[in-house]
Amino acid sequence: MATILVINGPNLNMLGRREPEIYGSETLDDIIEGLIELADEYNVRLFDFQSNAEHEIVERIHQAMDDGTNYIIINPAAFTHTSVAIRDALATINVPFIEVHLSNVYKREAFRKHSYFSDIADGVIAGLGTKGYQLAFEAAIEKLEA
Ligand code: DHK
Repeated sequence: MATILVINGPNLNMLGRREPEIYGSETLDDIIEGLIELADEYNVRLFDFQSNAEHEIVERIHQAMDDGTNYIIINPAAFTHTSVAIRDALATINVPFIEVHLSNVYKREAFRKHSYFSDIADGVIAGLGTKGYQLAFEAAIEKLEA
């Protein structure tokens, strides 16, 4: 069975209560529940992980080398714009990934326009809210089936 790991970075545990005009009203649990439904429908295994700590995300990515993960969907959140360490972890394990952002980072502050991930990602989705995770999940399944 194919396995997809969904990783969410800092402050995404606050979704629903965090700047809803930017990030919407759905919670992270709502997002993951939607993905669990998709995983059941397509018969894939879903792992999900959220952390506010850079080193924990690095370590979870390392684990993915040995836990059967075939594909990663990651919203690195603020670490998108700062973390060489998480980028290097993804490059280390050689598991393909899609980068997701709820908001359109290109419409926001200048510092959000740079990502340490986009140039090594299979794809990037930004600005489509929670739908972005579903689209990424479906794209990952298509790629795994190809
Ligand atoms: C989430 C965050 O927490 C921000 O730091 C990023 C991203 C954008 C999002 O849109 O999902 O800049």
